[in-house]
Amino acid sequence: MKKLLTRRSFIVGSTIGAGLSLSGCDVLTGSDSFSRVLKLGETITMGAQRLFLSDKALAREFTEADMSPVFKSNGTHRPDSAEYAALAENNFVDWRLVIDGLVDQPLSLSLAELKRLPSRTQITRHDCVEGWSAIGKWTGVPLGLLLQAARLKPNARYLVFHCADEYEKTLDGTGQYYESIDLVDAFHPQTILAYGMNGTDLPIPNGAPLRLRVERQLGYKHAKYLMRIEAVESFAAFGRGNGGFWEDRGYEWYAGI
Ligand SMILES: Nc1nc2c(c(=O)[nH]1)N[C@H]1C(S)=C(S)[C@@H](COP(=O)(O)O)O[C@H]1N2
Ligand SMILES: [Mo]
Repeated sequence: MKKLLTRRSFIVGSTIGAGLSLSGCDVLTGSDSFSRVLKLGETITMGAQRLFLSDKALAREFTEADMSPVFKSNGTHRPDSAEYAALAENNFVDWRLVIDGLVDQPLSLSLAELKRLPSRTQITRHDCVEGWSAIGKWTGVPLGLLLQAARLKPNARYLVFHCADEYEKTLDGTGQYYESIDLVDAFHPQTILAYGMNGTDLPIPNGAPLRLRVERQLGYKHAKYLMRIEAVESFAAFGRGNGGFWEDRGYEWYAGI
């Protein structure tokens, strides 16, 4: 077992260890998804976060004064499925984020539950390959926290983000927007699932009710309209196999800024 340790299992194992050692042994025994995550959230410590913090690896953060007066919407502005329309109509009360795939504890979380978990707010610059940038303020749940609660299986290597929208269906009929990141980015301290933007609820044009912020990568990685996060060993079976909607159309999978 020891000789199979990878950087990923080191990160995951160390974090869970840090949480457990400070809080006793019943951290993961809640009766539903939310109480499990909440209990784990309470155990997040500076020590656990320090483990991941390295100045060099952080994307630059800005001040309120730097925020763009307008943050445009790009790609899909509103998913056009009947399912999404019904969810939006009811203020996303019936929406759930599902986290499943290669996890020991699949989760299903409402927006209200996500909002009660520990959050992070960050003012960052979004860079789109189409040649525009904007600085916005994002508030959301650190993705790493949810992954700790879901408990990744040892063979999990990537996360696939399933979105509600189909963006420009192409001739073969595929247009479902999806994205993927590896576990180093997944556990990065600035990688959050944002439900808030510029001090209000995330607007529909910018991805309501929840979008990914993965600040060291380009705009198209920041999947909007999240429905489901699936832990996988390989993303070859999704879309055309390149790890994302735009990757399937020629863009890089690792879109570092
Ligand atoms: N689900 C979904 N996510 C998406 C897109 C999209 O069309 N659908 N467009 C991407 C691109 S190319 C960019 S630049 C950003 C735009 O985010 P914004 O609408 O908040 O400006 O979202 C990204 N995430
Ligand atoms: Mo973009």
